[in-house]
Amino acid sequence: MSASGTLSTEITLFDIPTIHPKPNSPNTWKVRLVLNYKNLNYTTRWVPSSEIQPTCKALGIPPTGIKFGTKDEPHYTLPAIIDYTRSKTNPVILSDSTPIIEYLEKEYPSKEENFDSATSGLQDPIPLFPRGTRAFHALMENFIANHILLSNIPRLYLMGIYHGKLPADQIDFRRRMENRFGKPLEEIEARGEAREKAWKELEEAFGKLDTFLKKNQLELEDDKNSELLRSRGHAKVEAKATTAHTGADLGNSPETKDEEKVTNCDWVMGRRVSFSDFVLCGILIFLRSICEDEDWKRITSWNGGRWGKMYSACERWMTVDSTTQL
Ligand SMILES: N[C@@H](CCC(=O)N[C@@H](CS)C(=O)NCC(=O)O)C(=O)O
Repeated sequence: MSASGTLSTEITLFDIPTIHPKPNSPNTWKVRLVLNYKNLNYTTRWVPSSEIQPTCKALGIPPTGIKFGTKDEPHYTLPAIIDYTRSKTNPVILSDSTPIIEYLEKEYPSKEENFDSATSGLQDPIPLFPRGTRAFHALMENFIANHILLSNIPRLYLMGIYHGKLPADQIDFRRRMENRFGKPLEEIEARGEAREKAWKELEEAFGKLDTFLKKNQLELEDDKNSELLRSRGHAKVEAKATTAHTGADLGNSPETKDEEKVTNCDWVMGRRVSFSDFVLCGILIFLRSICEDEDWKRITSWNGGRWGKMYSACERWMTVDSTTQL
């Protein structure tokens, strides 16, 4: 481990450049957020989307599916990682965001006992898949992908995605989308009533997720009540232990930052950050990048501002490494 607390891993992350100062692919962000959260040392290799296939083929990075409209042509996507930490000559080569994160979690495990480090930011990260939650996270990921990412965002923001791409990638993107939808790129996005309907459906999908997540409130209320009892002196010893562990006392201590107060109860698993937060946050970063400011305001006004708060809470893991390979 280095003096800054970064683990001395040697990982290359393959990501897609944009014309913006930061990348915006939801899937590559998912992995980058986890690398940052785990404090792993990595460098980025920027691969324009039109060069993903030749780059992956040359490096032995496996495809993640079959190309749209073909029977068996392999589809290469990013993110991918090459982890040289254990071996320079026989590194671990992986594609597909979730298997990559599962590998990182296995190879560089986080410590269970410091379960509130995510809100204090002071100790080692907590596990991304706490015991018994793998199926829950798989379901969450499925819901988020199908109801939020893939259902309406392309109908609302195809041009936003297009305009964020490098010029060479724009040509490739236009060709693929026109081929897929059978009309000029400019005519694919929903307009007028259809656009309003797409917005409504997106809001409903976020609303449904909010309803699920509100279930956490029951537990948080219980926690608050027991904390109240403790602070009244009913369990002084326990209270001391909890504060020492968490580095914060549920937002009531004078040294707790405002951001921590906000984030304490906003994660998918309540008080602890986990895999699904990074899935969701990757999409929020994507939306923030492709949306007009007005539309971002609209999204962050939904569900009591939950999504904007989650975005802000994840900002601490949104660093893009300055040491990049081209
Ligand atoms: N299942 C993959 C999907 C990855 C994916 O679709 N990546 C997109 C960027 S977000 C990509 O590489 N697109 C380039 C292309 O389709 O050519 C994962 O979760 O990593």
